[in-house]
Amino acid sequence: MVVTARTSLDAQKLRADFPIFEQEIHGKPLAYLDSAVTSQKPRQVLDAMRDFYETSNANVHRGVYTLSERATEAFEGARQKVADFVNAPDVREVIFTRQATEALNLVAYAWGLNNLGPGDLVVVTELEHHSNFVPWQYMAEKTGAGFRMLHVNEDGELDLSGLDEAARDGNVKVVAANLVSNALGTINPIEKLAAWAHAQGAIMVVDGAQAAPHHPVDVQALGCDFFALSAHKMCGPTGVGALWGRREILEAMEPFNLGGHMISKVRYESTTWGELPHKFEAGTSPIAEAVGLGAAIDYLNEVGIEAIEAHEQELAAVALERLGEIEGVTLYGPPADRRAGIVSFNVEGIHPHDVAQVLDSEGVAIRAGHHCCQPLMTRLAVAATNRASFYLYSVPEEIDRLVEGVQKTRKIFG
Ligand code: C6P
Repeated sequence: MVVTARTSLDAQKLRADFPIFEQEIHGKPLAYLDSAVTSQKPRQVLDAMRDFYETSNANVHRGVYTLSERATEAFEGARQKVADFVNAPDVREVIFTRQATEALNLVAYAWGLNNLGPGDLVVVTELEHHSNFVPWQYMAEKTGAGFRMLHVNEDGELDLSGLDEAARDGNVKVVAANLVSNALGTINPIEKLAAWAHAQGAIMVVDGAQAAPHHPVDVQALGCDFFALSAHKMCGPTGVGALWGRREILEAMEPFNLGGHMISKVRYESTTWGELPHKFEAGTSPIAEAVGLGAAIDYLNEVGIEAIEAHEQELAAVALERLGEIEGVTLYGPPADRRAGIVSFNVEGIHPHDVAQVLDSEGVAIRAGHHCCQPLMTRLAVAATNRASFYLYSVPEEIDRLVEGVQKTRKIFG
């Protein structure tokens, strides 16, 4: 678990750790307001990965020579950092994956195929990213289980009154929800959902892709059974993510991918599986990437995750206020004090791609699209939104530039 409890940070100073900000875009300083899609990487992470390749590169768990032992130590050290970061009771419960998407597919396939059937129900939410929606929808179809969606209210917050109604239609076996919504920034009441899920005899699967970078995570306090994250959204590299799962459930599960490293004994007649976490880590792992994730966790701990969250919430509050003052702007999602550093909006009569393109010409990067949340876009009755998302290196001047860019867009498309 995160031990630091810093309440403020100096974003301007932290920016110096990120080489990407040394460049200009269209002759203007880069205002990167798309950290929810992927975060930028500090020198500390880039250096850790370069150092690994230059001094310790070898495969892990496969050699008795010094270099392989060094690589294994670095890789397993990173696993311990992830375990501490999410307050996992046991480091063997942390499985390295390619990203959050693979972590969620692992659960849907390896748990879902053997535990779902006709009469059972899978409950997801209207706020889900496709990565925690489509695998469950598919698995329900494949196994004959029912599929239900918990709706959001006008503020983009989950309407928990729909839970008991869902339970009337079958045996709820899985509840799958994100802790922080990537499209609206809503922070979901996972503790309540997990308690309800367990009362039904269901497992609670949490998509933590947008939570882990910005919000203190304690899987034991959340009361969930699985928690997925992606390194690239939390100052780490692409290509690695992690799944935390409750040990007894992981042990009872069949493997997800089959091949090297995940076995105990292979005979012509049959094969037995390795111990946790190796049972779920077939093939060569993303080793340097895991080391980079470990360095990213060190970096976030050093800055302080509470300070990061407070900083982003302040920026989101300012952005909501300033954008809300512009005529024709519609804001989506909950009030500033109940959301993470994500602001979704539309400008009347102007397609989000046009808004994003004008902003790009000003050096401001935001995302425009459905954010891989098409069921939510249907609920909002829009095809897409603009989305600005903040991180520890975001500064208030970038909000000024965002607001000026939106005003300029309105003039151009007048
Ligand atoms: N959201 C966004 O712009 P991967 O691709 O596996 O690292 O992350 C998938 C994912 C899962 N859950 C949530 C809540 C997410 O936000 C994402 C990624 C990006 O919002 C890309 S669509």
